[in-house]
Amino acid sequence: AKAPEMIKVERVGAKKSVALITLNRPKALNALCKQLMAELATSLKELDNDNQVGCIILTGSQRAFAAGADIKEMVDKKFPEVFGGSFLEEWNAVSSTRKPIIAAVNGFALGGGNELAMMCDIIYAGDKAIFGQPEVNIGTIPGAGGTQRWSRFGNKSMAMEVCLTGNKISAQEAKEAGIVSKIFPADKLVEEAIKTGEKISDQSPLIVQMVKEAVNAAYETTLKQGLQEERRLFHATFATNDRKEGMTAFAEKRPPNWTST
Ligand code: CO8
Repeated sequence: AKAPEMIKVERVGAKKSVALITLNRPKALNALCKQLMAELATSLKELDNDNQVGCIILTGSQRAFAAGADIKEMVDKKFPEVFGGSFLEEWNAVSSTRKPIIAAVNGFALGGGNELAMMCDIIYAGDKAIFGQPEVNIGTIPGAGGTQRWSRFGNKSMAMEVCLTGNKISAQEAKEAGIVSKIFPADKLVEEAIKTGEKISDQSPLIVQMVKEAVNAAYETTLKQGLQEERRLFHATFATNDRKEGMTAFAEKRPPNWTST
């Protein structure tokens, strides 16, 4: 396969168990054009199937995580093409990744850039990060989850405000709105994300996948269905060796040795 041009993929952490994907289209502030999203989709699929990798981190530059979908690429598109075509197809790869993804956001996370961050499982922000859904300013609306994920993950009042006005908000405001879990100094952000990624990678990959699926159920189904799914997955842990090993190791006061079986 052709090497990616608009993203950089590295293995990081003491055990090289974390994949770090850096969006790397600096001249366009990481605007998410078709090629970039296709490269991201391909690499996420590869990493999802790589047993050495337990967690994925997605980051941009200090100036921009991503300034949105590529406006110049969209300007001449017409309805039949975007409705009938495969426009946005590559984006599905992000939310269908089974392994946890941490978005480490420095600089602008706007429009599709913020939507991309919200498709990830954890959002850490640098202290100068800026979030927003400015689509209304260019005569369109968010199309990759901005109105939906923001409202469910954060709160409706702030979702309405950012989507209706196009106003940008700070890392602190995004944290208060429930979109971001932690804020770090911009130059420490990626290393902090790697530390969390290593901690996740040290868990049983099998169980980690069940955790992700269970938490996502809270945002994708009713409470009744979510509780049912959680209970079934909890029961399913008893079909794994890692559940037995984890509890045995606790009782024997030793660290567990996961086999992902
Ligand atoms: N698309 C294409 N090019 C972009 C984008 C973008 N979203 N954002 C920035 N650029 C380019 C600029 O055109 C400029 O290029 P050039 O040097 O060739 O003129 C370069 O990046 C640097 O940008 P600026 O000179 O504007 O830098 P500033 O520091 O002055 O401003 C901003 C930075 C505030 C981020 C400003 O660039 C901006 O407002 N960008 C657009 C933000 C925006 O509206 N994003 C939403 C896009 S729509 C969207 O995401 C819909 C998503 C729908 C689902 C996904 C569909 C695929």
